[in-house]
Amino acid sequence: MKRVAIIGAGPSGMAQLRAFQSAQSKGIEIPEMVCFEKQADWGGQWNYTWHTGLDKHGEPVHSSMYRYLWSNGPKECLEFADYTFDEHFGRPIGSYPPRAVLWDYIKGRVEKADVRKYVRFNSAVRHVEFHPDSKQFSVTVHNHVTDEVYTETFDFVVVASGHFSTPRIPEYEGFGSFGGRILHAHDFRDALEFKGKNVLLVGSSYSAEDIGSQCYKYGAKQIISCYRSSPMGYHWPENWSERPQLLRVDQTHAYFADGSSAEIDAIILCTGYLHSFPFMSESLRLKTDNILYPLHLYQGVVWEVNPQLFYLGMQDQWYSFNMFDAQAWYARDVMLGKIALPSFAEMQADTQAWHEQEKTLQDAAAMFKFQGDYIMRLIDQTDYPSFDIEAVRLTFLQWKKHKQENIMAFRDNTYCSLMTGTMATPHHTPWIDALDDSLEAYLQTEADLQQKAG
Ligand code: FAD
Ligand code: NA7
Repeated sequence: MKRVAIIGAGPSGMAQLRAFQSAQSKGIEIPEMVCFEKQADWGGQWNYTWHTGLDKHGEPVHSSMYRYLWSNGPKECLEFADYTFDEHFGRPIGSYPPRAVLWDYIKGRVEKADVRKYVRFNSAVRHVEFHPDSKQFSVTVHNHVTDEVYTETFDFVVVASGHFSTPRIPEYEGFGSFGGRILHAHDFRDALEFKGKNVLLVGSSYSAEDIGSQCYKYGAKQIISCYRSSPMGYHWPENWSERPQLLRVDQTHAYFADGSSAEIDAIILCTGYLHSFPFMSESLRLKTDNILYPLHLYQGVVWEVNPQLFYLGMQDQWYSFNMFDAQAWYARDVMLGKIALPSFAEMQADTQAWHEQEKTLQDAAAMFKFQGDYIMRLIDQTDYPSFDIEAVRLTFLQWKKHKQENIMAFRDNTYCSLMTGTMATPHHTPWIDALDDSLEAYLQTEADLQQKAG
């Protein structure tokens, strides 16, 4: 029997487990699966931890998620085609659930599929190497429960270890002597820490937008965000200003490219993440920036020089959970021999063409279409349930419009499920006033609230 090692039990690794289990439930023989997860539970980024730096085993803390994180896009755009929100929650909910609610949802599908038994938790993959003679991989793993390091042999390896975990940390003049705290978004946990403070955010993408919004919501005195290339450009609240490139800081102030300066108490580097795979031997290691179509991965998934190796979820992500599914189902069918791959040269040329096309994309709308087309290309080749990707694209466009209208209220909008046709219900409390992000608080109904009130 063939063996497959899946590295990571986040949404991508969980998708791979579910993809194989789905084939098995249809009577197809599948390889023996072993999923290695260095944390004690599954869910990847969605498995919140208060830890920063190193965990209790001395492993780098994986998750960059923070308290009070709510979905940054409509849940309708990430819904699984084979396990809907309706099926999980049994009633309509809002469109931008908090982290704990989405974690519950992704767990629901794999609990139903009964695939937890394939995961070895507290197991950090240390090294992966390919042996051309045997055409197999050796995978070396540190079991933190027994404190043993061991090596096993596999025919396939699926790298699903995520790429929003290793912070990209720039250095600016004066950082060494700044009088306040400097941290990367990866280590941000609780916005209340910055209540009453003047906070500087470096960067102009998702993390800057959302961490700034958290700080605003939980009472920061002033927020300044600064950009290297272009501003986020939303209509910010009065105490939030957007400035061009940071030039330097001294003990108390930051200085910007437009000649302005400001007194600041803390600096949060929202400067993105590095694709980091220290456990992969050099010839197997993916090197890419955070883009929609990295080189070296045929159909965004297959390691071209060695198609026994797969990477999931390595793209920049407009789409997330359902994209990981499309990839996992595709990777599964390559491993099962149901999909035949073209020659190395053909794979390379195909990837290059998509990679070049990405460079022509002018705006977010074009990027939604590009990533949507990519996902549909995968889905058309497998038995993953197809869905109306054009409708998802339209939902993304509405989302963008709602953010432009009011960046502090876009999460109060609702959208229609593209899988079931169910309309989301408005959440009981506007996002800006909803300070408790727990699953229990979120799932309270109007009746619960009335009962509580009186
Ligand atoms: P991850 O979720 O990163 O999971 C990777 C897993 O691999 C982890 O469990 C990790 O412990 C494990 N692992 C890593 N290295 C090893 C090793 N050597 N050995 C064993 N196990 C290992 N997406 C959305 O759709 N909506 C959002 O609102 C959203 N918000 C986000 C907010 C933040 C702050 C961040 C960082 C990301 C956000 N994302 C969001 C994107 C998020 O990355 C994806 O939703 C999803 O978690 C990616 O899944 P993954 O399985 O590819 O990677
Ligand atoms: P992103 O989306 O990769 O964005 C990184 C941002 O950091 C982007 O605005 C970059 O500016 C900026 N950046 C990078 N290096 C620097 C330096 N040296 N100086 C100033 N600014 C810099 O990462 P995020 O963390 O925002 O989002 C990642 C995921 O987390 C995302 O999928 C969310 O779901 C949550 P640029 O535009 O390149 O000039």
